[in-house]
Amino acid sequence: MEDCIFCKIIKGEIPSNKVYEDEEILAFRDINPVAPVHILVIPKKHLNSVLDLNKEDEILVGKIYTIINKIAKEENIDKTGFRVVVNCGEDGGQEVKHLHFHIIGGKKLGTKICE
Ligand code: DGP
Repeated sequence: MEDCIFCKIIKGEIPSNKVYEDEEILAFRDINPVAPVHILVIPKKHLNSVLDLNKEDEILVGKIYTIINKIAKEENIDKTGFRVVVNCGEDGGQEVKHLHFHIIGGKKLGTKICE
């Protein structure tokens, strides 16, 4: 999608600190980390949010979680724990309208999941 920041990152038009890439999925460090480890995992196919997912995307979403598992181990947060966050829409605080999964860890996170 032309005006999408994450599509520009996928195309290499905007630089990013990549941690994983294959033909369908990209993972890179968040520009504004909220914890020592803050990585975004995105499908290369443009989907605005969780609400754009269809039956055909079930394998893709499963693959994203397998990659989250791999990255958590590589980043050494598998034993200490971490959070996977997917914001959706206005009330969910979604700023970038390209489906993304935040991996947040490397410190003890608050127990509240919303404020
Ligand atoms: P969300 O609020 O869930 O839409 O989170 C969007 C995240 O994307 C936010 O934590 C900051 C990050 N972000 C926005 N623009 C860029 C960028 O150009 N590069 C990188 N690496 N991260 C970005």
